[in-house]
Amino acid sequence: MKLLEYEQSLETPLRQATITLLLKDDEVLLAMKKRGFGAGKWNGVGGKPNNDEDIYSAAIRESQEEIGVTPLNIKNVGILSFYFPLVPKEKSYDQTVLIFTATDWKGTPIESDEMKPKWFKIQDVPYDQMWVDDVVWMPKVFAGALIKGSFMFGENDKLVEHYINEVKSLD
Ligand code: 6OG
Repeated sequence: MKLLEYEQSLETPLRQATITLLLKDDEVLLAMKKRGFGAGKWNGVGGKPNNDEDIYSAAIRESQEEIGVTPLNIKNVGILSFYFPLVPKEKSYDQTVLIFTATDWKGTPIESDEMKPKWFKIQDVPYDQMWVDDVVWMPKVFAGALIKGSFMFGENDKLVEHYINEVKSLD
């Protein structure tokens, strides 16, 4: 099925999740996911909101839980939807992820049982050990763009189709 067709066939909004990237000079903090969805990959920190928790609070809480850091000025810089049409719906792989950046935070990143944080130079981000979508959108975020896009995955989490747009505002 084509991406646009799949997107239009969805009847309810997707479950939301967050990714937060801490930025310092020419470096980004990524963290190795140790368990669950995306285990073995470097990613920003994040996860899903609890019950009626708003998405900003969820981004801050996930950062506290996963790396012991409280971001102080998170900014929403992207809205990305990820689709896995081959995976049964009840597994909830399909999700809309709000991307946040932060340049100020309280605390020093520490390893938790979920993630192991590490600073990378922007030019050394290990895209070959990350979700395949990351090399498409993350450089745009590093360049300061606001982005909206969708990615559709096939067998073995291969990227089969995507679109991504730089936008003036995320509203
Ligand atoms: P938990 O299920 O662990 O939250 N996430 C993705 N991140 C990237 N870079 N690419 C994807 O393409 C992703 N799909 C989900 C959002 C899952 C975490 O994984 C992120 C959350 O931070 C498929 O609570």
